[in-house]
Amino acid sequence: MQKRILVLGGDGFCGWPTTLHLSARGHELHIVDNFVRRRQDEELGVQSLTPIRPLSERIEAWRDVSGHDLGLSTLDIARDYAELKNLIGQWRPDAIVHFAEQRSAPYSMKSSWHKRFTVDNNLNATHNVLCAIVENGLEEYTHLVHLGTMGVYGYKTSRFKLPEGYQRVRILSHENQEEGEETEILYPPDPGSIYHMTKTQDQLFFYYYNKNDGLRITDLHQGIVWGTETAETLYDERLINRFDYDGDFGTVLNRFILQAAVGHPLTVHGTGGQTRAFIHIRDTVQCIRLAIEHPPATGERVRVFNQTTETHRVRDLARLIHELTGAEMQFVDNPRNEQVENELQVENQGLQNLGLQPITLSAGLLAEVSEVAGKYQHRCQSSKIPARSRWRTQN
Ligand code: NAD
Ligand code: USQ
Repeated sequence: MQKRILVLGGDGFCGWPTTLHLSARGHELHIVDNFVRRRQDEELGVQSLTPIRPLSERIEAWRDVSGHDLGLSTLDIARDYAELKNLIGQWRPDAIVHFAEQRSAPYSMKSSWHKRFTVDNNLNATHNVLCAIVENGLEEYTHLVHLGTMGVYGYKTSRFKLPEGYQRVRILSHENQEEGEETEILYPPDPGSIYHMTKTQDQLFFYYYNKNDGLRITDLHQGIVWGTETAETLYDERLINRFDYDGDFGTVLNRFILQAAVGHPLTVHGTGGQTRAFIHIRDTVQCIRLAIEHPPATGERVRVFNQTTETHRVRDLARLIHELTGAEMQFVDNPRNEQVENELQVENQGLQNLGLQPITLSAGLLAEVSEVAGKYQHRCQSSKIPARSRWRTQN
């Protein structure tokens, strides 16, 4: 069934290919973005490795190749509440996909300004969306799909798999420790950066609006996204997706692939013993479509899926790229405050039960991303590769 879908943050790395994927499936799409991400590139003096086009040109190109129109509203969802409320009220979306947050942990730790910006932007953005759905009386109509992060759980070794959002616990009586009652709570949050902290706060907003107003919400706890292109962005070069490689916005695997392409040593933080959850951008777009096409029932609690397909240790990824390309591995001082080594096991059956057939890391997929990195390597500014944002003044 065709749905009307509002994509908040539809000009970004995940939002743009998701918009195209949903549009290609026949859904009606409307993008909201304030282009803060493009302004952050200017602030940092860096550009996407790939030559992304202005959004108006991207939309035109999509119309040319697919025949589908995409709507657009330029507004700041953290500040322009009245416009957001009116848009949601007039457009009455079946689903809203919310990508529109400051998503870089290093950017969020650069200075007190960046910490405060990340908190203001992300918390107000999420809360404004929730308020606007309620003020329009669409609590039981509009399904909110939010992009959260695996980082809400904290990256500590556990003997157990991380559950999908909720943990069964036994609350012991203060008077008698022999007595207790079983219940399910949100898995104890343990953010590792100001950015990740905003995502743990988002969870409480969702819990509250679901409990108080009956909002239907899916929170997708996504791992680190790698790759660049999806089936739809490959239709035309004007549709090309963003590729971040700089020390603030570049994520680890794409950074390693770019570093190998330009002959820069692979920047492994610390011992590289950090184990993280990953997903390819092509699976990201599938997961979001599956979540939208299978909404939670009215009255259901916030639905949480771990949107991740595999886990890898950072130094193993570096070694793999080294073996494939010959790039040198460099162990650099870790600018972050994070556990040196951790194991990670993740429950991720939810999206697979809805039909996701995960694509996992393979030489073929790595080669494809390497081709993109190789093709546009002349656009790389090597001086922007080192990660300079430090979690503490003295690490
Ligand atoms: P991105 O920065 O490329 O895209 C975010 C988009 O939202 C940008 O186009 C930006 O201009 C817009 N935006 C931000 N604040 C806004 C506001 N107040 N009003 C309107 N527009 C606003 O980020 P991304 O990589 O596409 O990530 C999207 C979402 O997915 C984020 O919430 C992020 O936390 C989550 N996520 C990303 C990854 C990843 O590896 N990229 C992994 C897990 C989760
Ligand atoms: N790392 C390196 N070398 C590098 C860059 C990173 O060793 O050159 C290490 C980091 O120290 C960290 C790990 O790689 O241990 C992952 O770092 P990252 O920058 O790839 O990912 P992260 O900061 O966790 O954030 C990214 C996205 C964020 C999303 C998150 C998912 O930017 O939006 O929420 O991945 S998760 O990690 O699961 O929380």
